[in-house]
Amino acid sequence: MKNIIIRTETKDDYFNTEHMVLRSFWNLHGPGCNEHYLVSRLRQSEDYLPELSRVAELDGRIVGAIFYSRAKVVDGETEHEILTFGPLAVEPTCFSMGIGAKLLAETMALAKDAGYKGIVILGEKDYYPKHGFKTCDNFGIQHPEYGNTDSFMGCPLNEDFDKVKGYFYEAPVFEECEDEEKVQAYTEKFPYYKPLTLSCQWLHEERLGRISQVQKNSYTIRFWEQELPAKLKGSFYQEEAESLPVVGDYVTFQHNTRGESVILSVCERTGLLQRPDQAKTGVMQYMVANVDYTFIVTSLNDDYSYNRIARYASIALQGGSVPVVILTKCDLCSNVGRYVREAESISEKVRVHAISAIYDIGMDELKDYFEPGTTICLMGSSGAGKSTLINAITGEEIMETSEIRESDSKGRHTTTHRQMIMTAGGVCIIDTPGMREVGMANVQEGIDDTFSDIVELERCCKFSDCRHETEPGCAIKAAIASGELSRERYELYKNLGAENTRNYAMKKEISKWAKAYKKFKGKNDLE
Ligand SMILES: Nc1nc2c(ncn2[C@@H]2O[C@H](COP(=O)(O)OP(=O)(O)OP(=O)(O)O)[C@@H](O)[C@H]2O)c(=O)[nH]1
Ligand SMILES: [Mg+2]
Repeated sequence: MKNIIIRTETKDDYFNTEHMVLRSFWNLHGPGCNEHYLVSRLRQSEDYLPELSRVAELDGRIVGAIFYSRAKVVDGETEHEILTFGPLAVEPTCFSMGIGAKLLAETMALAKDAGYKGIVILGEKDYYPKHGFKTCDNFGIQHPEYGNTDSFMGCPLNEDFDKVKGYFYEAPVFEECEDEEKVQAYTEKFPYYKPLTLSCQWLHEERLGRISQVQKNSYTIRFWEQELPAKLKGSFYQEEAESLPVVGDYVTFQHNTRGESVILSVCERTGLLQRPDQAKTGVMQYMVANVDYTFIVTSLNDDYSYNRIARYASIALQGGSVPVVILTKCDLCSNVGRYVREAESISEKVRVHAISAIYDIGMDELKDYFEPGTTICLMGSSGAGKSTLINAITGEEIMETSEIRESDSKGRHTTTHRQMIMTAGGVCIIDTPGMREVGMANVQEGIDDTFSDIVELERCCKFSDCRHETEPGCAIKAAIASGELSRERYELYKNLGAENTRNYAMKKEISKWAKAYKKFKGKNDLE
């Protein structure tokens, strides 16, 4: 066992202890947490018992803490003074080292020696029974608000606890700390961590992390500063491909400090970037989840394509993200303004920036996207300069880059898998391998969103089923004639829509076969 020191807290520890407490409870039971604020208030409360409270230190760092305070059990006119503790916190990257157990053992012995009757807590139902706690219905103690749940537990310290019966009340400071505004203001003094509202929140023994890499069947979970190897829980193999974790997904998992952790569930996504696979089989490729900005990276050489940018924009919008076109290598182009204007004309939903990562041109414009807690995904052809851009932003050679071929300006597929990087400023950047083609399937809404002005014009046609051919009162034809809408852009909208319908029909057909096969296989396996 590592050399863990249990000791009393000093003033110099306050910030570090609270920071550790914040990390320990962050996003566990809802967005963010208030336990760090509670600790700061508790220390000033007359009910706080510093003589029983302790911190744990490992290699000079605070890695655990337990805070005791007076509580009471009220039975009519009779008030029994007892103890409670909370929070009991352990630094999340030091779980499974026995720190919590050590803190509990030492402080419970102190409390017993000091003559306290017993301890009542609200805590993890699977953890405290290992340390002598039983549910409070065993003692005739009730919680005035929550009744007798499995997480409401007590532990006698001497025989006087037998006489303690009635309703349990913790010190008033606990309720004062529910004030969200005060908690938020106090939280600003700590490093930024993103508060998350997730479908699979209210965690017990399981942990919350984010998928940072997927390679075949092996996954990597980003858990605080650590990258943990992980595999899927068996039942995932019965699920649709769309439900499997992808880079950017928040997942709950069982932490294994010695080998692969096990991914238990994928939390609800805010969006998913997807496209049909390149072999045109109609099978979808689910790429990245929970992206705020999709950087559509295109270099200002032969790579530039109006058509392709519209495709990426449709995928980005369909996937719940904001499309941002990054025209790279502007140092090699003498006509940057023309390309910027043309890219801007694709859709009012896209933002466009021309940059040179190598010569630090236009990089300032990108700063607004790099807010803490933001997720940015870079997509584009091989050699467009995605990885170079990431290196320039982070100021480190994190990603491998390589020269494009001189003969055709094409890249060499240097980045081979999707990978999430966390910057020191709390921004998640996802690098992806270059794509040869960007097909359209299952993205009609994204296409309509990209070309929302055309969709709007179509609504203005005299006939609701107007095919924009020979019908009178056609708003599309009028807009093309007046120059308001370019024919090229309208054709692009129509073509992308037709391609999407074709591919989507194929996808539906395939998923029908897949389901039928699963059913058939299931039956055969049973027989
Ligand atoms: N002149 C110039 N070259 C650049 C710029 N950005 C990237 N490059 C060069 O373009 C080449 C390809 O860059 P990468 O960053 O590897 O491209 P990528 O998009 O990550 O490519 P894949 O990983 O293959 O998808 C490298 O030789 C870079 O040095 C730029 O702003 N100006
Ligand atoms: Mg790359």
